[in-house]
Amino acid sequence: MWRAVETTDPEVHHLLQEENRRQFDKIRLIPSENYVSRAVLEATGSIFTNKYSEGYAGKRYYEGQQNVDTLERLAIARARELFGAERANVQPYSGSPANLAVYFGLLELGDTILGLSLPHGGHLTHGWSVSITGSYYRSVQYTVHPETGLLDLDMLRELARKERPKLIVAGATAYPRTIDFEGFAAIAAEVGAFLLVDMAHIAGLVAGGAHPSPVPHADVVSTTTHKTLRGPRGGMLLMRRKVAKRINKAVFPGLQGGPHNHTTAALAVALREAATEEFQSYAHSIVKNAQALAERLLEHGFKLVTGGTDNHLVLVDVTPRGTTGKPLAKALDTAGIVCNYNTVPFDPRPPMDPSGLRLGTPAVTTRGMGPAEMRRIADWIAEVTEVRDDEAALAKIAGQIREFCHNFPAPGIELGS
Ligand code: DSN
Repeated sequence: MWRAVETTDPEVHHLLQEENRRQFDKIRLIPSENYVSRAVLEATGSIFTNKYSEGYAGKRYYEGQQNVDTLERLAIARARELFGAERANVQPYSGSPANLAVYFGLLELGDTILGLSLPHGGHLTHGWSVSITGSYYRSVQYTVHPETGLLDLDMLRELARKERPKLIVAGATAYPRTIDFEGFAAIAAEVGAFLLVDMAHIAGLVAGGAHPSPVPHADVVSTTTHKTLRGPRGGMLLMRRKVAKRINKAVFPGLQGGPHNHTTAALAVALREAATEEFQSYAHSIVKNAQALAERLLEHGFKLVTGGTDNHLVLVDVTPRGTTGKPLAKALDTAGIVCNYNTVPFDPRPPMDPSGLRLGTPAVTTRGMGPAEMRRIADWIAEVTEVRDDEAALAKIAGQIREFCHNFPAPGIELGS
């Protein structure tokens, strides 16, 4: 693979090979990562990267759009069809620019926004203080319930009535339960706010029918395209007709220049894949796997935020096992299990070494692993927790995991290359 890169740039070629090996040999549990298909990879690495296309189909500032216009219209049509959206914009470079375009299109600077606090599972762009969304807007943050770890719509309604936000953001990066989008919409309607749902983490579950869709309830839905949706790295907006013009204008020319047409090509391919029965079964398997992983972790004495999961991720409080997030995540990586350390709600520990680990099943499910493999993985996590300071023991587990991974092909990765 990558013969031209090998000739032109041996250093980058070496890194490609190493990354190929890493992604094949390890159990990848970061819930926002996946393995895209060979078709998505090919479209991402295609000649559409050579073309500039500022504007929208039929209204560009450069000539030569015969194929790009057709491509972008195709991706939009597939996105609208798959998610039942009135309008779609496939140009955002990723999730953060997509969210920013919504703010820029619908709000004035200083307007009040209401989003889930980052340490409670929200995202930087939901109004966290260090983000532009937390400094250029008046950001009020809601939290999960202190006792249950669940989103609490009564608490949210009270806060919304008091703060009168112009926009409410629903959606999360570390929330293991189903989100009641209809309930969010009722609160937004009551206080006269726009509702933005950021479904980046669960877009593939929504596409595959494994999580209720926010599209009927929200004014606008933002998403990345590379998590459970299993497309290229990019962003997308699904909009109601009444807000689409303002938001399209905010994406271009408000925030971005030319769209990444190679990404649009790969997104079109991914959307076609996501419309299949096979993808529906994939989406449901992600959830079954997360639940199997959660159950076995509970048996090993780990504490789970909300006690389990309804979606693709499990948020584990590892402190009852006598450790903290960062050293355990590092030991797991050494042993061949890749995850990220994460705050848990109301975490007394700092973000650089919080109490939790965030684990997810999208990538391992793509490799064809099932509930039995999830239980085996949970057993390894427990074992690593015990031997986390013992390099030889971690190396031994890494060998077992390498062998285990060889039974599960990874799309886009050729063994031995
Ligand atoms: N970085 C993403 C995640 O891991 O959840 C969110 O943008």
